[in-house]
Order: sequence, then C-alpha cells, then structure tokens
Amino acid sequence: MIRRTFGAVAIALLAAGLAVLGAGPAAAHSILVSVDPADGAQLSAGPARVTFTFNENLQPSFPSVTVVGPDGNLWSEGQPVVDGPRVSIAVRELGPAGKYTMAYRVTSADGHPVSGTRSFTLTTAGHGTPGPKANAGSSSGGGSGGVPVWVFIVGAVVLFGGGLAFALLGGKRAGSDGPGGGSVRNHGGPRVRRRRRQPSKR
Ligand SMILES: [Cu+2]
Repeated sequence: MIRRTFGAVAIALLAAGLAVLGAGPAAAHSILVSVDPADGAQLSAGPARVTFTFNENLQPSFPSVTVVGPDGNLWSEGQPVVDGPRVSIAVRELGPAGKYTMAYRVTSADGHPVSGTRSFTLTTAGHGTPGPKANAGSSSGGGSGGVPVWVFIVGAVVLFGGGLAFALLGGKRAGSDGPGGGSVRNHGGPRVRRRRRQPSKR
C-alpha cells in the first residue's frame, strides 16, 4: 500500500512537472487566432472596430478591449462585445499618426483569463478627438503580453497539491477501511477490484 502511494505521488509529481515545463496549461486556454486589423498593419485610415478572434468560444464575463494611441489616450469607445470566439470594440475616428496598441483581456472557455496586446500603425493623421487618458484607473497596468507567470505557478502548485492530497488520502483510506475505500481505489483500474474479497460469501 505504501509503495503504491509513493508511486501515485511520483506520478502526480511527474505530471505537475510536465505541465510546468511544457505548454500544458496554456494549451487549455483559449488561443488568439487573429486580429483585425492585423498585428503590425500600416493603415492610412483607422478601423471602425477592433476584433480579436480566438480558437474557441469565449466566456462572456468581464471582457476588456482597449485601443490606446501614441498620445496615451483611449481611442476605443463603449463596451467590448463578446460574440462566440470573437471579442470586439468600437473605435473612434483616430487622431495622431503613429502606433496604436490594441489590448485584450478575456475569459477562456475553461474559465482562465487570457490577455495580450497587438498593434497597428496609423500612417496618416485623422481628425478624431480622443477619449480619456488610458492609464487613469485602468487595470491594464501590467501591460505585458500573455498570462503573468504567477498564474502558472499557482496552477502548478494547486495541481501538485491536489495530486498529493489525492494520493495520500486515497492510500490512507484504502489502508484503514479495507474494501470500504473502493470508490477511491477504483481509479487504480479494475486490477484493484478483482483483488477485493468478500468474506461473507461461501
Ligand atoms: Cu486554462
């Protein structure tokens, strides 16, 4: 029994390690497929909307999309709209020529937040008037592309802790309760079940 428990712990450890090393957790998140306008596009006139398209339907909760100009002002306006795998926001008539940063933060189908930035360059100044300063009270202070590292670390710890607790509790229960621990031990496969004895019989 004890050997088995260690075996289970070792497997949990290995799985957690692989999840951290590989792209395991990231693969479960919704992945950005395309942006309109395209990343790095050179535009002579601003787009009416900015749309991010993902590989799967997003959760509609708490989407955030912003377009911030070279002047540091907000050029997107209104609320972002989630429509299946897409999230979009309306854009004002643009102002100064230069780089406009498109930032998104959405909730993956699996419930995890995904965020990042793309950009386009306006080559000809427009006549629009900007919205408020982008960084005033905005929560996009991180400004980094992708999910922060701590999310992965917390995820790994939860995974590992869960696996460890499961292995330890599962092992203990089967040891003290005997056949009573069947519901947990069944995860080990049918092999365990066959070994179960029924003393009352015969
Ligand atoms: Cu995820």
